Amino acid sequence: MLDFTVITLFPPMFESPLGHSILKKAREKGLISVRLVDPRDYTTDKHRTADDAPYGGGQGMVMKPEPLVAAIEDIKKNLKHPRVILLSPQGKLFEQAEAERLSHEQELVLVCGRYEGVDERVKAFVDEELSVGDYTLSGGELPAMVVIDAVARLIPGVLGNVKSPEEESFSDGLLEYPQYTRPEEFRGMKVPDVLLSGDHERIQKWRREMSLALTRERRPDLFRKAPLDPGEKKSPRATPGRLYVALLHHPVYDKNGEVVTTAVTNMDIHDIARSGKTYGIKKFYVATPVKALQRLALKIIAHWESGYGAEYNHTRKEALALAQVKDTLDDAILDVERECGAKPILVVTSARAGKNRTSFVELRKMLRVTPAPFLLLLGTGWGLTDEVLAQSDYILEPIEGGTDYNHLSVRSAAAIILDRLLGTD
Ligand code: 4GX
Repeated sequence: MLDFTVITLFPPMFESPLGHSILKKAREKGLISVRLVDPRDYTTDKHRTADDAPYGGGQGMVMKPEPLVAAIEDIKKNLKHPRVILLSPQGKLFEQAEAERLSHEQELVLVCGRYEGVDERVKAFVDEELSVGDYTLSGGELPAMVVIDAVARLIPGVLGNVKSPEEESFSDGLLEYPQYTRPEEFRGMKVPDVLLSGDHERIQKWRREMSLALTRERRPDLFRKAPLDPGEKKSPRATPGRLYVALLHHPVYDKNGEVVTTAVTNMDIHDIARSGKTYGIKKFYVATPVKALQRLALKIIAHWESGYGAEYNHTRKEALALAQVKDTLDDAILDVERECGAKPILVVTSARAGKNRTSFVELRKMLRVTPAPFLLLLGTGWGLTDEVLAQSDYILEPIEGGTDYNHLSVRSAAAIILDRLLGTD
C-alpha cells in the first residue's frame, strides 16, 4: 500500500486521472490511496490568500510559505514515514529509476506549486525536489500525476499479470519494440512475418533487435547507459540488401549541357561492382539504351563471371555477379519492383548544391528504418538530367571535399556515398 497526499490549489484536477483505468483499479484494490489537500484550508485570513507578490519585484505571484508549511506539518502528524516532494523545474529529473525508488516508500506527500513558484523557505520542509522534464508547465499538478502514475504501476498487483515491470520499456534501459495487432495488412502495410510465425524464440530475438536498433537510433543517450551484452553494443550492418544502385548512361548531360548518352566504361563497372559488394548492395544495374554498349557491358561482366577471368580472380566474379544490364532507368525500377514487391524509393546524386537536398545522415537513417527498397542513381558524363532529378524522391547533398574543385569520377563518388550510407559507424 502506497499512500499519496497531494497538496494542491486545484484538487478537482486530479479527479479524472485518478478515476479511470489503472489508477482507479489500484485505489479500489487498496494498493494505493490518494488524499487531496487544499493549502487554502490552512490560510487564516478571510480572503484565504495563498499567494503574494515577489520581494524584489517582477512578474507574477509566489505561493506564501505559511499555508503550505502548515499543510505539510499537519499532514505529517498523521503519517509514520512521510517523504515530502516538491514538483518543480529546478528538481532532479524524474526518471524510471526515481519511480522505482519511490515505489518502495510508504507515504509520499506531493507539493504542487502554482504561479512563479513557492517561497524559497518552503524547501526547508521538503525532502526532495523533482522535475518531470525541461519544459514549463502551469503548475505542479500534472507533474504530480505523472509521479503517481509512474510509481503506482510499479506496485505489485497494480498491473495485474498483463505485463510485469521487467518487461516494461525502460526497465531494461531500452525503448519498446514495435507492436502490431489485427488486421494482418492495413493500407498496404503488412505485419512482419516473424510475428505470425508462432516461433517464440525468433519473435523474442526480433523484438530485442528492434529495441536495440530503435534505441541506438533515437536515444543514443539511453543506448550508452543500457546494460547490454558485448555483442549488442556493436553497430549492426546497416540493413543490408535493400539498396540497389543504377549507373545511368542516359539521359545525362555533356559538358555543354546537352542531353547525351555516354559510353560504357570497363573501370566504372568493375569498381562500382566491387564497392557495391563490399557494402552489401542488392544489385548493380548498368543502364544504357545503346545495344552495342549493352553487349560490351555484358561482355565485361561475363568475362569475369564465367570466362577466363572467373578462374583468374574469383573475388572479382562475386562482385560482378551483382551487375545487370538494363535498357533504361524504368527497366531497373521494374526489376526492383519484381524482386521486392514494392516500388523503390529513388535517390539521385548530384554534384550541384540546390534546394531540398537530403543529407547522407538522413538517408543513412532512412535505410535503417524504412522497409521499402531504395534505388540509388549514379549519373555518368556531367551528371543526371533535371528530368531524372525531378522524377526522384530524394536528391543527395553533394560530396564536399572542402575545396572548390569538385570533379570526382562516378566510381569514386559511388564508393564515398556507399561508405557514408552503409559503412559501419
Ligand atoms: N516539472 N512547473 C511548478 C511552479 C513552481 C516553480 C518552482 C515550485 C517551484 C514543472 C516541471 C514545471 C512550472 C510546475 C512551475 N513550483 N514541475 N511550477 N517541468 O514546469 O515539475
